[in-house]
Amino acid sequence: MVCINMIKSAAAQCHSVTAMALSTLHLTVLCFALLLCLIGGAQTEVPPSCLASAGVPGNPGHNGLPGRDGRDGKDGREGVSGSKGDRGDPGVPVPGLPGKMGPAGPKGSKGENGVMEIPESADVLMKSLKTDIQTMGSRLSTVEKAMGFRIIRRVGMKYYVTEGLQDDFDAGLRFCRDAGGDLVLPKNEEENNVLVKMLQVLEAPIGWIRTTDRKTEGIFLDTDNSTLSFTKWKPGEPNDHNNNEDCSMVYTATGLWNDILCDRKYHIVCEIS
Ligand code: FUC
Ligand code: CA
Ligand code: CA
Repeated sequence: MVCINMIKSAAAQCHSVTAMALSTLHLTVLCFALLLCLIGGAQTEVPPSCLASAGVPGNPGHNGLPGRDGRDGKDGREGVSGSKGDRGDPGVPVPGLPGKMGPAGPKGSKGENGVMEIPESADVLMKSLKTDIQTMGSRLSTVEKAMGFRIIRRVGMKYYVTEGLQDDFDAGLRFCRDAGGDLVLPKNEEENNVLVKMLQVLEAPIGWIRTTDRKTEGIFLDTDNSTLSFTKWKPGEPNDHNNNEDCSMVYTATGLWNDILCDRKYHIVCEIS
């Protein structure tokens, strides 16, 4: 403590030295005291004016640890805008939702007729169905009439039927009409053949066919007076044998036709259509 006070005193003295001249004795005493303090190991501060030219400066000490972060400062002014960025990659296209239905377009021109007729309305469809039902009803009626007979053969759209009965020409006409049909009259070879086969089944040598010349001698017509579209007369027939043959029959053996007496009794085959 004594040294410190002495040095402080010396320092004060040194400051004043610059302003005035000191005596040699004064300096000697002062520096002697300083030397004693250094030798004694006491902490001391050398007056700067006294050590200005004394020794080389030591290495600087290590930096101390950084202090704690201070509090946030005030917001600064808005900075200068940066440069424009690079152009981005092209996006991947994604289909959007379908839009609302647009208005109806103009009416198109009429198309060509199709192969099959398509009913345009319920009314047309109903008429078509009615026609179909009527056709089916008619067919059912025909089949039901035919089913009443012993022997039934279908030929085209007709049914040839027979009960195997024998009678004169007019009785044969009545019998068939009463059954809902008519006495048979083949209109083609196929029908003529079917008739012959049915007579064979009946073991009948002859069967009546529906044509007469009662209206005009020599002119054989259907019973409704219509002309014949198919005939199969035996050569030389019709000959009106004995000027008395106005009805007609078919020979089972040959399928050929002959005019004959109307009161003969032959097998009766009917047609239903
Ligand atoms: C032929 C036929 C007649 C009769 C007579 C017996 O003259 O033309 O129709 O069958 O034979
Ligand atoms: Ca005749
Ligand atoms: Ca004859």
